Amino acid sequence: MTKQLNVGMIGAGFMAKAHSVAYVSMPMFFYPAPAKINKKIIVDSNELLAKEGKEKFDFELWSTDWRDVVNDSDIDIVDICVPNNLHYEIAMEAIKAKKHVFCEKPMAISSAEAIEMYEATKQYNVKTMVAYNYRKTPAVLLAKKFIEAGDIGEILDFRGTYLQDWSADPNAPLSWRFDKKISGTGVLGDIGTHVVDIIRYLVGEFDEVNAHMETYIKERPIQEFSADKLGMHIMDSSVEKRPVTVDDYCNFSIKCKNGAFGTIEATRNAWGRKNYITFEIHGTKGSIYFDYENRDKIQVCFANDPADRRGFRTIITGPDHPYGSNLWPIPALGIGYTETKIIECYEFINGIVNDKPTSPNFFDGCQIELICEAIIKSSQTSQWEKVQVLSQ
Ligand code: SOE
Repeated sequence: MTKQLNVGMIGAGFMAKAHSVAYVSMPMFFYPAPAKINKKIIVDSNELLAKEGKEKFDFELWSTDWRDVVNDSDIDIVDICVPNNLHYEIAMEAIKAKKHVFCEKPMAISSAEAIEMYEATKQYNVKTMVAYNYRKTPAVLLAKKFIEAGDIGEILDFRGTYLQDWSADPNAPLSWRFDKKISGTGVLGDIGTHVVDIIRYLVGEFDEVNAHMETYIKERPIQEFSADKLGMHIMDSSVEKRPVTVDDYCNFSIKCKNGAFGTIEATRNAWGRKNYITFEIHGTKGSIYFDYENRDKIQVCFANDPADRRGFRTIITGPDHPYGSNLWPIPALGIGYTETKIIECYEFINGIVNDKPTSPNFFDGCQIELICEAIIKSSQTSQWEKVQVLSQ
């Protein structure tokens, strides 16, 4: 009989929806699944959201107190989908109660918190996953395969972007994402870290960074409810405005330990860009280009193609590519956000059941926090700053 794991979901918003869909769908895509997931209990400090989350995402129970869940002996997995400042406390208590932890990104609001979280996972021997899901896109996994096979040679340089426009409107409300006490950083932690994760995964560990950060929109209208109102516009000019205490633009140059260098740029204020995660990587034998808004595809150029046909070619991912045979039977039916979440969920559950390494785990999440710390420091000193690299 298929093993069953009970999940306690902390938070009942956008990410709880994404994770719940993945728990239900994963066994259909990865058959036979390493385990089925029983959506046992959902928690939100707001009773209305907790009750609604139970119905909407089909959980057995609801609660307003996460402590009940992390200490419940029935629970195998604690899934953290709440704002960033709450990750540390919940994860630490869950790890000490020997629960496996699936945590939304960024993992914490400081590297000090993240290091403690990572150390605790070693002490209590639990599996973790940090939800940097975009690296699970089959086209990104294919890029990894090409790089590992040496198909583009030694990596020389790269550029990455994550551009959105949901906060470009100065009347988009002041959600928790603009409050340093809750979010830690702004665009850097919220979306810049996704590209940091992809570049670390594909190119290698960061050595030094040189960064610039800006806050273009210095105040925003307050909102009644702490939940995300991404992309909303507050028309009423009488609504009080309060300061934005985080960055809304950042760019940074990176030197990697293997000698490759490049840049990353992130903003949520780039009109017209919706979820524009891109990277272009140049090596001694070729190049790779990816754009998440066209995420079924990857473009590659191989230097040893005959000169008269050398250039970028487009590969549409499908059953012949990583996880392709688990997804859809022919290419171009459409890979989406959900598929990346399903793959992420599979790797996490497989890691738990078959004692396999998971990635990105709390080590990776912690290393990303250390990179963010160096980025913030560099934006203040206007100098290159070394990234502290942890040993595993
Ligand atoms: C908002 O910028 C956001 O929801 C991020 O927090 C997610 O990580 C990203 O995947 C989509 O946009």
